[in-house]
Amino acid sequence: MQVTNASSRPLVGIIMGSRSDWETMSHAASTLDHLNIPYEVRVVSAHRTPDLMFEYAATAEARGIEVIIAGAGGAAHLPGMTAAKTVVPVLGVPVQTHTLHGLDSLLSIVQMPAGVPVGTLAIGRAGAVNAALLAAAILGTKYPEIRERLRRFRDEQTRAVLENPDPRQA
Ligand code: RP5
Repeated sequence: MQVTNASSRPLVGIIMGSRSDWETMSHAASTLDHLNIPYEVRVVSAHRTPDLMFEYAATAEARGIEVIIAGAGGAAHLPGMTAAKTVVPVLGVPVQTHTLHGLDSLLSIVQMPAGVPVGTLAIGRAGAVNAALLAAAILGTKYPEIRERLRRFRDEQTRAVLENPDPRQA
């Protein structure tokens, strides 16, 4: 099976609890753009739009979504509740909060009881970027061209470090 460009049918669903999460979750989107992986983006709140969350999770697989990246902050129920309604892998991104700096989000997302897993990433931008890279690795088991793009990304990253060893130089 071939995935040709970002305008194809979405393979990844990026969802988040609030528009305020976009600043963080945009890093997942830009990483998927870089890897030319088609995705969709939606605000789906576990608290404010619970019926929409259920519908999104329950229909994701039938719509062709193969990985869900869910970002949320505070009492971050979205990744776990989404995972409860689908067997599509869910990657959770804890959004950094002002009050507890994202530790609240991290613990809410990571501490799933046995039986319904959420692959939990780091707090904030690093987690959003890595969620996209992990989604690419998951998709890469089925789509060889995605695996090759991911390999190229990693090679470029390595080369960039090795070619710029002096941190004082731009
Ligand atoms: C969570 O509440 C969202 O994921 C967001 O991180 C947090 C705050 O939401 P807003 O009050 O900014 O909409 O549900």
